[in-house]
Amino acid sequence: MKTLAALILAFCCCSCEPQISKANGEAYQHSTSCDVCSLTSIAQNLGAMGEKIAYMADKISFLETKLQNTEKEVLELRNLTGGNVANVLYGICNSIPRVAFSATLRESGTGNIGPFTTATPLKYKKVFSNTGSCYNPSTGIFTAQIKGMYFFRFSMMNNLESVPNSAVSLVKNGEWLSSVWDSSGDDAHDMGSNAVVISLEVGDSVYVELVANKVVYDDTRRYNTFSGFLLFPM
Ligand SMILES: [Ca+2]
Repeated sequence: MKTLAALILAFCCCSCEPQISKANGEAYQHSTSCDVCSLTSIAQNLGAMGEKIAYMADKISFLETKLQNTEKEVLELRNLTGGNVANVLYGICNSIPRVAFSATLRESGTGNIGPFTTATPLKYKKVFSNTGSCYNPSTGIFTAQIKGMYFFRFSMMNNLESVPNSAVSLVKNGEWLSSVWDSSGDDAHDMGSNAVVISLEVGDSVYVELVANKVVYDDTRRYNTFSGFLLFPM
């Protein structure tokens, strides 16, 4: 008898099927041990949701504090700038050093420059721009006044059908960085260019050197240019 009761109890506890019977011709559902299981599950879910809500409440409180601090900072910034943030941004931009130049060989005239018996810095006399005044058109030499990363580009033209050839090199502190070469001959009116990105210390010099016994051609259309600018200070 005891064994039968235990089997019935085990069945009631383990079964998840609702117990349905008929009374007065209508179906109704008995309360079973599954209802207890469901209530336990709901309670567990409610507990988990409570933890999540508590976490969200902490998070919202943190964000509210952060927003209040940001609003306070914005107010202080407005007080400092008289409400004009653009003025501050303009001031920041103006505090960044600006260096940029571009020049070409001839202010007027036409024809070859060179040859010279020794390598000679080319003097790009017609200056398009020279912000920062680091380029000297009387020597052709750019001298860095700000330590930083720089971009330089130069171009060269050969207009000959006979020797000598054209060859120029970009030079930093007396050392070659890059070069352009063109052979004279049937294919006259040739051009070439080259460019570098390099770091410079204050006082470093950069210029374009005409190789010994070579020439370059230019006129008022300006085929030969030397340009550079500061990418960013370092
Ligand atoms: Ca050529």
